[in-house]
Amino acid sequence: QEAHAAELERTFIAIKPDGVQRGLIAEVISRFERKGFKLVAIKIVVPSKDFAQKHYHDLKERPFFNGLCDFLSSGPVVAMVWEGEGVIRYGRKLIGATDPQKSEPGTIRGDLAVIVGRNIIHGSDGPETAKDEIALWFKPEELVKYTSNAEKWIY
Ligand code: FUP
Repeated sequence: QEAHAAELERTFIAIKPDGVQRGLIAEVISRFERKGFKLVAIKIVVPSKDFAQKHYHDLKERPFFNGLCDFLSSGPVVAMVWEGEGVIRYGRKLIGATDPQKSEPGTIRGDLAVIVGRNIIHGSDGPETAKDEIALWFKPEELVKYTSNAEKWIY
């Protein structure tokens, strides 16, 4: 059954070093998984500072840029690609507002984080950044294509 002929939307999601060290990997994955999105790539890596600066290049003029890049490269990060209809926008909804003081309860940051510099998770903010971030973190062959019977009910 060719339910999804067109290529599905993809987003880049990363559990930052605070989320990994606090034991929240499964918690974060489970929220995306239960929603019905599909995990198509995953790895754990300690990014170099140079790599962190590439990832956050849009923020290089901001005063917190250096500290942010030090933090991202301070320990293991779980890098993932999630796929599904509306996954970029809805992924941001699951994650919640950047500042955990402003994230709604029920969101990942709202439920699990307290301060903006340690907000557990990153998610691409639009189609262009999703494309760029997936290309930065993954080789094309690291993205897996698979189907399951659940695709008949989960969109
Ligand atoms: P988001 O897309 O929600 O991760 O937010 P931004 O791209 O605006 O910010 C990226 C990261 O910079 C945040 F996750 C945390 C950090 N940050 C700060 O440390 N201080 C700020 O005032 C804003 C962002």
